[in-house]
Amino acid sequence: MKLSKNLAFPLLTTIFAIGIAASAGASEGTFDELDTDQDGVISQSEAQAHATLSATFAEVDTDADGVISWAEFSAAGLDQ
Ligand SMILES: [Ca+2]
Ligand SMILES: [Ca+2]
Repeated sequence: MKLSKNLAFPLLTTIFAIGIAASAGASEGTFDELDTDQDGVISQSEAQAHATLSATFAEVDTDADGVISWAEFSAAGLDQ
């Protein structure tokens, strides 16, 4: 019983997190959340909070200026 309790909590947490991600999806909310210093772009360190973006940073940064603009974020489909 102790084992199932330990398994149930992370599972519920994951489901809850997915629910939040789904409700926050397709909006600039995600971009704004990642832009923690609110300078209007996502730096490489800010991108670490986003698994897909951190893994594809160089591809998403199409103008290669080292930061992700909202246009680049959106063009990569990360606002979906
Ligand atoms: Ca920023
Ligand atoms: Ca850029």
